Amino acid sequence: MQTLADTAAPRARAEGVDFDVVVVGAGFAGLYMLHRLRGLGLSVRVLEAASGVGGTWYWNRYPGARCDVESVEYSYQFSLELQQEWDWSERYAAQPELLRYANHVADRFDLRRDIQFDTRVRAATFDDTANRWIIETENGARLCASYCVMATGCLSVPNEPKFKGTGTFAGPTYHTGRWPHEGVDFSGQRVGIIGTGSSAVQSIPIIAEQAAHLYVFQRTPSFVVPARNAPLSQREAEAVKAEYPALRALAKTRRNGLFCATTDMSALAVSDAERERAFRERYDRGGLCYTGTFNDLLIDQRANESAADFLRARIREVVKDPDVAETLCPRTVVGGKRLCIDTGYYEAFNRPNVTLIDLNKAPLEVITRDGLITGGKAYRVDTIVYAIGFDAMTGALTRIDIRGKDGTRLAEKWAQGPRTYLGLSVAGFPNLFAITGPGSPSVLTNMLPTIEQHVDWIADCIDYLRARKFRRIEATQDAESAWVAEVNRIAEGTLFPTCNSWYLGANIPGKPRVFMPYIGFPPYVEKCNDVAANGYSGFALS
Ligand code: N01
Repeated sequence: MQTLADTAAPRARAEGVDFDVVVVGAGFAGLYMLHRLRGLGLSVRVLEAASGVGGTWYWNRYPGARCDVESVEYSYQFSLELQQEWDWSERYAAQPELLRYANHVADRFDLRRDIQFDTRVRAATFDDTANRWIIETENGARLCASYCVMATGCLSVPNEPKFKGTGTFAGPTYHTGRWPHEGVDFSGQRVGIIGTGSSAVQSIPIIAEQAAHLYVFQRTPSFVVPARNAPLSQREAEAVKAEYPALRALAKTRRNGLFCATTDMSALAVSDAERERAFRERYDRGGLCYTGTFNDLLIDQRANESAADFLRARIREVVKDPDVAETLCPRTVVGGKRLCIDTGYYEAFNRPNVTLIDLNKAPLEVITRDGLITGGKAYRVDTIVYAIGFDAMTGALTRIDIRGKDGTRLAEKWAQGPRTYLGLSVAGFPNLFAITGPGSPSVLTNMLPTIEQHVDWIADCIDYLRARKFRRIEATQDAESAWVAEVNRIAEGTLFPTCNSWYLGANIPGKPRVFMPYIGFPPYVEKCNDVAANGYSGFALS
């Protein structure tokens, strides 16, 4: 019996759809991967489901969408010219500016001619005899490649609403992760928003300004720190540009890859007044730096509680209704879920047209034609916004029918949680690479440098294989098992696993509870470099 693998490779060659590398995704990872591979003289085709580049910033167009990493850091560093010529207008770039940047990069490096838009990948199958991947798209096309690189993103598959009665609602519904390009005008409408993570924290103040009434349905309150966003002055931008090499090098020494350092002080080793002063200083500065105020905030429960107390006190200062303030006070671990960065979030709850509903006290029972019923009370709304997040880290990979050397499906292999070597490679799936895959620091860091580190590692690896006439690379089972154990060992020494976060898959019913990212950028980079320097130890090459 002929298999797909038997027939597809020769046909692909004949049809001109045979490449050295197929890259899936044209977000920041896919764009730079294409640039690097082209530089090696390889034939590359990028397949992208959207009609344009930008990935996350193409899809997430909800009101207030903005990066939580400062714009001067959330940018490529592979091209010194690009780094110098691009001007950011604000401390934190908003979605339209980030999308402009992605488009600028695509144009500047002439990337579009190798990107096929409006093309969603359905399946990828490894041909064990020919050492080639056969990639099938949803519109029925087939491509072949020696290597397949998944640049599919960590937060790209929306968590679909599965509430009882979801489909019966008569009005429009929107998911923050798939926002309409033409925008939404909420003027005069009664709006219900479900979720209070980063996307909701950013969009609530803006929707509240427009809507006749906004009902916020909260299951778990988030820890929120002010962004303190502001226009970026020319003087500030020039100061960073003058110091870029040093700042970028310094960021590589940080656990989270950010410019801002974690201090080497324990929160428990200082006086109450000193602790308060330190939290205040970081809070006033704004942004993700808050969790770096002390070095034990994510290790020691008591230290973390002091950081939580400080933030809860700020909520009580801003929110006028004491009951609403208490409902907004998180009882979890600061930083256990990604910190949210806001502009006017708590202030929105002082508006007469905003109502907070605590789903812990009044669970969401059903969505009806006219609205939502929680705890026996009906809320009539015209529009529902689902700000319920993503099937993070694994969703974008497992929804593609990826089959390895013996026909094993990746989704089956990962049924009990993702297993990778370095987050880059999976045993049984030769010549397949994932950029910022589970088991790598990715979402716990500034994504752009992390993406660049992975892209450079993969490009160097492919170059090494070709120079030595190897046709195949595959992570060994032993190396993979040891790496999975290492990822877990490090996570267990922290407070991260105590939170029901998407880092653990806890937001998706039925998803195995496994801590997915690797904690610590510098030791991770060192490990990747050692593996490469030792002729790709932990991999079988043939
Ligand atoms: O998603 P989330 P997000 N019933 O998963 C709730 C990045 N990002 O899109 O916590 C009721 O954080 C859920 O409640 P709970 C950033 O890394 C960055 O906001 O599961 N509620 C939660 O409140 C971020 O972490 C930026 O109990 C339900 C919310 O929906 C990540 O993307 C901006 C529910 C989902 O929050 C995801 O953020 C935006 C249910 N069945 C996003 N299911 C910036 O750069 C879920 N929820 C600033």
